[in-house]
Amino acid sequence: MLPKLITTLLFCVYAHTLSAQTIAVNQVGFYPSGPKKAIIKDGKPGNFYLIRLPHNDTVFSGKLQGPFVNKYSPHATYLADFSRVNTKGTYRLSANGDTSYAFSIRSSPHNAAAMAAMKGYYLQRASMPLGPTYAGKWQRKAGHPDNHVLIHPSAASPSRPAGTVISSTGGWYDAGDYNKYIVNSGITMGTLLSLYEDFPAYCNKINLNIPESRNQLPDLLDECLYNLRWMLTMQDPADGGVYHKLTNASFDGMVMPHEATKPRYVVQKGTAATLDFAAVTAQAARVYSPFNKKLADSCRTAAIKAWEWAQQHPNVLYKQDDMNKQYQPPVVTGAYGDNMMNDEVGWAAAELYVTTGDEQYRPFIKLLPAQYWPLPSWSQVQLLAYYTLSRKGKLKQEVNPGIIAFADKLLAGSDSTTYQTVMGKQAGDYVWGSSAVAANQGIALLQAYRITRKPIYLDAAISNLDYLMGRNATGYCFLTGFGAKRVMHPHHRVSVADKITGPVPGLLSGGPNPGMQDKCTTYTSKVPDEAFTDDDCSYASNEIAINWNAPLVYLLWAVEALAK
Ligand code: 9MR
Ligand code: 9MR
Repeated sequence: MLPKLITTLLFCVYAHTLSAQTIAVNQVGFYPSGPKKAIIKDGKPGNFYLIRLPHNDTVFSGKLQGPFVNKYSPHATYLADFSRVNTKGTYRLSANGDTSYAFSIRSSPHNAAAMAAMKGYYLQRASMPLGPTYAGKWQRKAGHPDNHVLIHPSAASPSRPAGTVISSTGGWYDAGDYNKYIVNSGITMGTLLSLYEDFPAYCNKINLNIPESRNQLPDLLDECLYNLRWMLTMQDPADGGVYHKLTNASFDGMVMPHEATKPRYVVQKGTAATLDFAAVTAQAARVYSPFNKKLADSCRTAAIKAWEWAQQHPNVLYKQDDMNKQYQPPVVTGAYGDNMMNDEVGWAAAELYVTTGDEQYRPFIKLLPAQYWPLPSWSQVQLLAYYTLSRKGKLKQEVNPGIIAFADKLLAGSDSTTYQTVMGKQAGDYVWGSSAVAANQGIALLQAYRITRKPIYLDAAISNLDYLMGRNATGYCFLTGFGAKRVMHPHHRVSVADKITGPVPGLLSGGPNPGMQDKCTTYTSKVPDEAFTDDDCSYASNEIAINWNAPLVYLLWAVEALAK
């Protein structure tokens, strides 16, 4: 009786001081048998207590470990490790006089987040109304029919002179803006189709409650098909080249999609867009083939035509400023300009090689020494090629050791970072879209886990998932609609304009970015891992984007699938 009374009294004191300002923890949940950590910011040595709700029993206590320091932040941290606790329930953690938000230990803790993050793509669909059955309170009218798109002078060709009208409907809006960019669709689709290839049994069972949910195709592939069909319209049928983007001349105001009615253009064909398109359509040809032979054949043909165009035009770079000196109207939306085509060549070649088995693509697949492997991003797709080769058992002797070496490099030193995550070993992780750095590191670790089955890689991937769900220097859960400390004001036109309380759910905020290119005045810190503001002015730290959601979807679905 007495201990209970004491812990209850103690908790009243904790509850009184509940501010959750210093304790960072995954606010979405923990697996009963998985790692469980919380971080105390600016802490001091002492004990921590795990308090079980609703009766406030102290069920576990331990000694804080630390301090942990890093080079780029003045804030030292302490670690509370309660991995040994595996009893399901809802808890708070208390240490150094502060108490955390409530969190739970349960089966499938990330299931709802996993579903929402993929459903986020449905909520980004252009050219169709989103009905209440699927979108709930985020139902909205159709925007951007894109059935009257102009060939920009930069994209003029003999069969399609400037001003020619083409139809290029559908697809996902890129981000907080309403434009559609092939390069960024490239890595996004590659990541989602790879998720399908890595976990087909899990993916086949998922119901996303989208309009196509009742058809034969798995919902993940239905959602991807919505963007794939748009991508296919971006190829010039005359020569196989692919337009870099479909865009307004300048960004829309913060209005709803149906209110954004400026003229739309497709601009200059380019090598990066064409190769990314070739990679995606080649991969789609294999993924969709068991379900829809005709679609698969069209994708395969499109991929080969795109590859051939890129062979003839190996270095047509998208340089927006140069383009604007030559053509009217000037186009000032996202550039996604990339000066290095090697990785796009390698990715397209690998997908074509695996899909067709044709040896002509093999010489274009270059295997970099492992120390030069770069983390995937919209402008760097080399590893997507290696993941595909490894998954399909091609060049396995070369690629698998590289994947393991890359993962080991990510692991090295991650146990001494301030948030005990792989993310954040260096300030350089905090770029525009840093959340995708964390998620893409997670995928790399899961690839090593696929090959070796060593739990250390899975646990490290979960450390970055914990980062995204709240165990980070801002304390935010970066997925809209989730977490106790949640992102409420992303730079996302629909969320700003829809007059609905709460942003569109299932979208991943870009995350800390000390570049602060948006010059918003509400940042409260310049420290790399804290340079974030939950303000809709902040497109540099708090926009959302399809290429950031995709690796999060991968991470969430993979970790859920592996826990089953
Ligand atoms: O809304 C735009 C966002 O999607 C882009 O990521 C960002 C950077 O290109 O630009 C945003 O648009 C801003 C523009 O660059 C400058 N004027 C204000 C616009 C809206 O905040
Ligand atoms: O994610 C892109 C980031 O790497 C660039 O530094 C930044 C500025 O060019 O652009 C980001 O992409 C934006 C795109 O240009 C327009 N749509 C919104 C994207 C996310 O902010």
